[in-house]
Amino acid sequence: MTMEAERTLREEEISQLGELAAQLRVDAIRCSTRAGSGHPTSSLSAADLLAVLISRHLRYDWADPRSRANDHLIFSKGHASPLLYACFKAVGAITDQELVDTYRQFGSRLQGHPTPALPWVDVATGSLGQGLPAGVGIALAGRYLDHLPFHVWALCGDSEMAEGSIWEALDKAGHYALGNLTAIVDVNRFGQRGPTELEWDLDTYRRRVEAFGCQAIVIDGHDLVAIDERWAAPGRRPARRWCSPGRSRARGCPRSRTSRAGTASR
Ligand SMILES: Cc1ncc(C[n+]2csc(CCOP(=O)(O)OP(=O)(O)O)c2C)c(N)n1
Repeated sequence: MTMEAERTLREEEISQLGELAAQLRVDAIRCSTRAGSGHPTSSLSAADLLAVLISRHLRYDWADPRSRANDHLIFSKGHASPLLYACFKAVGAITDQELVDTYRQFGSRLQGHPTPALPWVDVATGSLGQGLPAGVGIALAGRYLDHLPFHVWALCGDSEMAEGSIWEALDKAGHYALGNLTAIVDVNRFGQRGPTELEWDLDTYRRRVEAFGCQAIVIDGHDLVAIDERWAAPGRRPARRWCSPGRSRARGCPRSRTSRAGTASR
């Protein structure tokens, strides 16, 4: 079997990925509904992207979070913690009971925004614009100091792209040719108070990302096959720096932003 054929998803695998994405959505809603607060819709829009990422691309030994070979997964849009924790449940790192019963409770390690109290979290995020810059630092260390083969994956929100620190980070990623870093921009068209500046103008996102010296890959954020193929692409040719805006809606929740749950720790 050729490398190309191994990478092509079979019908059964596509179906499993779809089921996983649905489960991630369900779990994100379950835990935030139980807590009575959180950002479920911010989680829904990126569920397909994360289903493909944790199943097919993230190289991570969940039993050994301190392994230096592990990839790094950073939720720069840390308010989407229900999705991150749903992923932790999906890979068996936490139980369903911990997810649903302790999310956003005092003393719990599953806080409204991820913190390194969790062994699978590198940096605390939640203040928008912080996670991707931290990811650039980790990628720089991996490439130039420690010479380790890990990849850094950072999930950003589209409204988060209004933070100048995101563009400083992309500038450094481009300058230092960080092919070991992927910034995933979840372009769901909404920020906290309404539509984002660029809404679904993906071409402008693409041109801006390229202007900062990075490679832009525009994907339908709900097309499981396309996500998988486009993320696999750098492995088939010499990796360059790249950034991946994925257009997405908050699936499973038609009035996504107006149906957001509470706002306790924004
Ligand atoms: C620096 C900073 N400013 C404001 C907030 C409050 N806040 C929390 S979520 C949010 C909207 C984020 O929108 P986006 O990045 O598009 O992510 P989405 O929830 O749409 O996926 C804002 C402004 C914050 N967390 N950090």
